[in-house]
Amino acid sequence: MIKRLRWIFFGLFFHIVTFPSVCAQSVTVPAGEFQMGDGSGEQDERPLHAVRISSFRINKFEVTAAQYDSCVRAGVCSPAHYDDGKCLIWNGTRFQNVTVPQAFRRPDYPVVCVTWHQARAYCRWKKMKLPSEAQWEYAARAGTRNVYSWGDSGPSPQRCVMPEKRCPDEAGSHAPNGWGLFDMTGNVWEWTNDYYDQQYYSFSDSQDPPGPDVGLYRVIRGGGWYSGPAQLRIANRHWFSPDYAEASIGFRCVE
Ligand SMILES: [Ca+2]
Ligand SMILES: [Ca+2]
Repeated sequence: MIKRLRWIFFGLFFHIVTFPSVCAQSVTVPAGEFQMGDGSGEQDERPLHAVRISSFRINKFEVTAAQYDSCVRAGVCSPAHYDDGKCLIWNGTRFQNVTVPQAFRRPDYPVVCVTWHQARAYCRWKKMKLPSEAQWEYAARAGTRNVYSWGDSGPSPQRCVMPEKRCPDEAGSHAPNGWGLFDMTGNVWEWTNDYYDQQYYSFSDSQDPPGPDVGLYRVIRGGGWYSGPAQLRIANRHWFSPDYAEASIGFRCVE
């Protein structure tokens, strides 16, 4: 009996260690104030400004292909654009519309080739939302002023995915930041809820800024597997149409 229990405990421990997805999926981020942006960064990252954020919960990992697929099978989400020629892939020189290789679709890899609308639909299905830009940046910084979620030193294959690999890594394969969040910098870019406005930081609310009221594009953050050091910076902002799909853009959800 004791021997059997021991094996059950060992099996459970092994399962938890081997499959972090069975552990808590989200962490609670404490309320606080931080300096958002980069005073010496690109024009849309200025001015550096103080922002207060209420406590919220955020996914530890980028949403995986398996998680997204469960939403598709539930009849709520539409399939990721792996096969319909809509998804763009960086081939090292330029973006191409091709059928997405199987290497991008493995169950524990971040789902990619999803539009902003698809990302939002998934989060809603989980009774969650996409993070605001401010929530995303606050969570990525984890109380620091670091350039990247791991510190100030430049990217390396151990810290994030480098372009030579030509595809993402399994979600959560690099060290987490100080708040236990994986792959905030790199692996795949992450859709945020906010419309993009280059000037937003000069007039945004100082408490839980929700993003501009209107816009044509939605913001992505964090850089992806093909990104260079400048793109990977926490303060970096980039944007696409909410109907755009790319093999290096995924997302995570907050509540
Ligand atoms: Ca990421
Ligand atoms: Ca930028």
